[in-house]
Amino acid sequence: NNGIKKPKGYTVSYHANPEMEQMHFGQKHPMKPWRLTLTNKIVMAYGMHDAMDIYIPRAASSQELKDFHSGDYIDFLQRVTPSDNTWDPDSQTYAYNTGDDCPIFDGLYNYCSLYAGASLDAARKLTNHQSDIAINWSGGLHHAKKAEASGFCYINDIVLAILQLLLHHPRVLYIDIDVHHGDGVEQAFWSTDRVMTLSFHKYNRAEFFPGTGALDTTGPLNNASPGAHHSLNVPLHDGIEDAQYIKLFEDIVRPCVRHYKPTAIVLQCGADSLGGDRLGCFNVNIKAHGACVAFVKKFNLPLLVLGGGGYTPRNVAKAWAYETSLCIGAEVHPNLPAHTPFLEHFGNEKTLFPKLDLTRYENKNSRVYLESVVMGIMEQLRYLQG
Ligand code: V1S
Ligand code: CA
Ligand code: ZN
Repeated sequence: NNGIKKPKGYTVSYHANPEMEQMHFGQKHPMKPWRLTLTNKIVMAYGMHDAMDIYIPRAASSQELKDFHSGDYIDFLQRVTPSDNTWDPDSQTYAYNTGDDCPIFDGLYNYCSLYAGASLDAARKLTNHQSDIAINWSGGLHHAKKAEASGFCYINDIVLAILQLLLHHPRVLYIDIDVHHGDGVEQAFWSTDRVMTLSFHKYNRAEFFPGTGALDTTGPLNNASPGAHHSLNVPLHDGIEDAQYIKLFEDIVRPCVRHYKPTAIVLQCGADSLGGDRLGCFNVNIKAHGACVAFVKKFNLPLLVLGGGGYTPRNVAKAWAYETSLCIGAEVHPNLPAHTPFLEHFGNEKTLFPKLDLTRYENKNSRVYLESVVMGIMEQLRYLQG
């Protein structure tokens, strides 16, 4: 095992609790916590753990979860079991929006408090200056609301982590490259100018989950609200490709940092924006997804790196392992180490950069369309002072 040296001049921490990886949403459910095992195995096989501070995070307390979520919702998550009947005949729904997307499985509360604890620990490493970059691939669950589960997300660990950062930082920039709109984070910080949320996502109001995140959704319409112009959305069509995605990301993130001047950045790295994802519809390769992480790192601001979606586990694991290497600034060999556990799971593609299936979605993003999106964002940034 040839380890990798610690990066010079900065510290990266890696927050992973193996207890989470055993959880099951159900046979047909696309969310597979096992993708985290695969990620950690690749990270360790390369010896990247020698270059980072590794922490097995503790579970968040119910009190910590209630810093964002309502008490009754947390109490519900804490006591509910798979055999409980949570159907409400009056509203014709399951309690707190649990159900097919957000099933109640064995160990649910433990799972929630572990991924939230990991994001909180990671954020605290940043605020007490023990880390410059903190990574939690089990977090990034951006759809959860104050009193409601949504889109495979129960606890919004991102909101909790940002609340932690806000105790020490005047302005936090949240960037979300999951193929879905980061609606829960946007909603939580809708009325404040201390967080700018920026989500890149597939947008098709009627057809694609969660249906929000249009270009003109930019915060409260009342210009007197501090939150006005601080929610930014980059709605995309099917099939966006590497060069387009990287250019778009850089052309938007660069001016956001220049105008907003964040003192910390949170980057949600949902890997369902990769080509060939079971739920996603973009044609982005692992190197291009990673280029977004590398670009954000270059601002040299305290950086919290989180996971999110990602439903083709072999690709998710490679992307997040590669992005870990970018965080520590290590060049890793493109071939997976021969001793990587579960190597057989990767079939013929024993490389970090497999040929993804880019045949399913034709690219519907024209140059003119993407230019109009960048212009729309620039228009919002002009409202910020300074
Ligand atoms: N797209 C999609 C999709 N697929 C499923 C699903 C499929 C099989 C199952 F057994 C259970 C669920 N649900 C959805 C989406 C939710 C996507 C969530 C993405 C989460 C994230 O990556 O952004 C962050 C972790 N749900 C829907 O489209 C809603 C329905 C409208 C259709 C599916 N049924 C199950 C619920 C209602
Ligand atoms: Ca997104
Ligand atoms: Zn997603």
